[in-house]
Amino acid sequence: MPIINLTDKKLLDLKGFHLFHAGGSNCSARARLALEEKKLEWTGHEINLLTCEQLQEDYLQINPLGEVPALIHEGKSIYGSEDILRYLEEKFPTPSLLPDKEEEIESMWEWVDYAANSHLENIAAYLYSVGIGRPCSAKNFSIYQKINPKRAEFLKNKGYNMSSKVKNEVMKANHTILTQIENELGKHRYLTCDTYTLSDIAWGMNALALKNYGFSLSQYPNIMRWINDIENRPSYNNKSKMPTFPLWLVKCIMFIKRKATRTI
Ligand SMILES: N[C@@H](CCC(=O)N[C@@H](CS)C(=O)NCC(=O)O)C(=O)O
Repeated sequence: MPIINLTDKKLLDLKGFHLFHAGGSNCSARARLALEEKKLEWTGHEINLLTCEQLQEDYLQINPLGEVPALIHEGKSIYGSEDILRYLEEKFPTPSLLPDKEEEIESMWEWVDYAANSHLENIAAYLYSVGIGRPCSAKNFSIYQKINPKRAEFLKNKGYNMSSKVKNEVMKANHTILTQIENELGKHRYLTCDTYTLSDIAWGMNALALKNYGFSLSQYPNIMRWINDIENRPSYNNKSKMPTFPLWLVKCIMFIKRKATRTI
């Protein structure tokens, strides 16, 4: 599990849970939802991804990959949404966000792992394909090359350099996984079983992010019902939810930002 023992006195002095996150980030929303489901008090520290605060020296001691989310607890930083979910479930098993049956638990972690590890290929790629990915300057690109080669490679080969063929493949890949989720939701109320688990947090936030950013889910009635169920839970509240903005506004901001930044 990616955990760092912190050494900076300022960070060591933090008491309770401190989540470094971004409002619109689906990966961050997973951590927020889990904290709320477990009814843990937490303090949020908003990292502005548009101004690239995630690449500042101070933040890199908390998450050396230059990504959100990261959770500070008891002098340690746990980073990456899957590991935050795992950490919270291990340390605070009640209320449980696991299915009852052993084989369902295994399948649940597979879903969580897939959601966290396919973020670039599924969600980020979709955002870039419709012109709302975050532009990356040449300077920030060279930082990613050093600290996070996977993201650098994505930005160079995909990102805003995606051909229409690749854009189509991204749409197809998202439809494939959504179809699989739609089928699972035809068998039980939630993704892995009939109760709400970490896999609903992980993929629910992906599906919601896609919907909020203009991906039509109208052909997926079970997913629409499921997202609605998730949004209606007390854990999806003003502190945890992903804010929504008109798509035209996000497109304008990204367009201007791209013109102003020498992007990769
Ligand atoms: N596997 C990681 C992915 C984290 C990630 O990619 N976070 C995005 C926001 S959702 C980020 O920090 N992006 C930084 C950027 O766009 O430069 C997780 O699940 O937490």
